[in-house]
Amino acid sequence: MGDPLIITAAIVGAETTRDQTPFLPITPSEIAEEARRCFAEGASIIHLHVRKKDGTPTQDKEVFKSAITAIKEQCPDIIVQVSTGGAVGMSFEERSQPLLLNPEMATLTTGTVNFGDEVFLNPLPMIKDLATMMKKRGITPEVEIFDSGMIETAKYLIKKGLLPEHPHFDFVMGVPGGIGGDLECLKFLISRIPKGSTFSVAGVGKYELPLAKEAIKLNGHVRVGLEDNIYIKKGVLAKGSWELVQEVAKMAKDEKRLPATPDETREILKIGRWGD
Ligand code: KMH
Ligand code: ZN
Repeated sequence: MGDPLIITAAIVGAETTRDQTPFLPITPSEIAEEARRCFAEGASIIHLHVRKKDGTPTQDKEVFKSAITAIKEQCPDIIVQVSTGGAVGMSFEERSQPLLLNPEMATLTTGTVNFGDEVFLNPLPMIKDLATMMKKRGITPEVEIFDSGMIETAKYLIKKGLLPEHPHFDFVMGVPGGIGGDLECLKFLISRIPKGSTFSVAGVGKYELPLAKEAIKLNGHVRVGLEDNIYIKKGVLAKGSWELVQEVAKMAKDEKRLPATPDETREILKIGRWGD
């Protein structure tokens, strides 16, 4: 067997709506049930956004707390990775709120990118403030890369001691405005990260499952879920993020890799070993 495969399930997101798919979880109990199903299919990390009751995105600490508590009741062992990206247009104060709950992991996007018609704004001072908060609280960062220049900023932050020497990267590929969703782009991103770092691939829309396959072959890890893509195949909605996780677990088996358990994931990503 090859190396364990970390599967992250991005089950909510900030952009996907109930109008697009009826399978999107919104309330804490729906989120927890979706997390349970993803865990059963092989996910070891839940990449978490939360919503208000009306479905709009929020970074409210209390809403995160309710969702995390509900998830942990269903899957005590699973790793919860909170989003600090939130939705476009949110301030540092909003975006940093879930860090106050001291989760095991959180995302950190290391640059600004066009995001469809909008702009996902990440000025360097804000990136540094989020990174500093994570380090002080011992929260393991996952560095979100939407375009290649963000890797250069991550290297600068490593030099400044604001990121671990060998961070875990997540390549979010195929966002309109960001890097493309093809194999050539993936190989280029891999070539630019510090040797000894780990990476996962989150292909957006039609790129999700083809890129998952490539990531598995290239000994990387995979993120899937309704945040990034709502279809299991062309024109057919996935019945939940769990169905996408199930598909990735099948691909992994074909490549002689098994889904990593949460504890294997903690070991691979050195979770709990970052911070002051
Ligand atoms: N919703 C996107 C604008 C993250 O979770 O850290 C940003 C995002 C990244 O989803
Ligand atoms: Zn996200």
